[in-house]
Amino acid sequence: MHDIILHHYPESPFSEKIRLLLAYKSQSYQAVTIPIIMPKPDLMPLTGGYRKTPVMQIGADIYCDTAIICKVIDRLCPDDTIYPAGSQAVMTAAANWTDTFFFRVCVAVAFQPRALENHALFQDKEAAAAFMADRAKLTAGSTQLTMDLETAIPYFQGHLKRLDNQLETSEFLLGAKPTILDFSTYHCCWFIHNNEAIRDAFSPFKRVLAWFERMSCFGPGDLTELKGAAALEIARNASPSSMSKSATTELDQMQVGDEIEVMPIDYGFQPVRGKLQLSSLEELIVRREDEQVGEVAVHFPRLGFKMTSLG
Ligand SMILES: N[C@@H](CCC(=O)N[C@@H](CS)C(=O)NCC(=O)O)C(=O)O
Repeated sequence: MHDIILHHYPESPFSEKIRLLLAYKSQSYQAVTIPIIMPKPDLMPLTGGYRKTPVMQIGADIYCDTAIICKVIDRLCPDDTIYPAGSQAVMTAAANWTDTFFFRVCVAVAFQPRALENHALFQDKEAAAAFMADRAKLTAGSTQLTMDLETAIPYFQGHLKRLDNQLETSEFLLGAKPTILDFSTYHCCWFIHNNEAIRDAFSPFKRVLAWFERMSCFGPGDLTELKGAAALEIARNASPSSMSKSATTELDQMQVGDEIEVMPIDYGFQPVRGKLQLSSLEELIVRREDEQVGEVAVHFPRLGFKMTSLG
């Protein structure tokens, strides 16, 4: 038992990546359902501004972005690792491309007009307008989450065709067991497959459908609902990890204790400010003090984030 708390909402594909991984690892967890749009009053005290979904909490340690969340879960539950030795570089590159570029393709497919006709989220005009306004804020100043449907469709079909061919020789994308690449690919597919109106996009790709079914069978996992206020209380009563180092000072001239901010480089440009606790080529940790929860350590993967000195 590792006292994992997942801050998520049911419709979120990146949350589904983590829900499925926790199920695959037979790791039970608590889950706080957060709002699908801002404001997120029980999340901001933990992250200090990072607003994307999901976020994982273990006591007063807060993990932003599924790349680092998956790493931590795999470290805590090392049986059946999803990072098998020997292919780390290829796996990381392919999973990152899938979570960024291919996800962007899937967003265009998932939000095409045909997909929205009976979509629960878009039945109430006011709720739909609030959602669109929120996502406009999320992507303000970015081109990394939008793509024309006409551009996206051939990319989507091309990648599914390649996946289908690849699955001819193995049960999972890189062999007999699932790796991080399967989980990244799964949540992108889930986003579209989850909507009956556009599920036929998978019909020509029988091996992808069989793989999708194999992956789904790991779920649904063992979760217990937790109130946001209770998660804040858990953070307040815990001490964050004190692991600290600045292993990249020669690259970024920043030392442990420096005032910094960390922000995604793709979209959701809301910075998290605090003191540098750890910097390495794989991870950044911001130590911050919050009125409601006291001291927290906010962890980010290095890839996909930038750190700026506030000194
Ligand atoms: N790189 C991030 C992407 C997360 C992401 O874009 N999540 C979507 C939901 S699936 C999001 O944050 N949407 C806006 C929101 O939930 O407020 C990760 O891997 O966690």
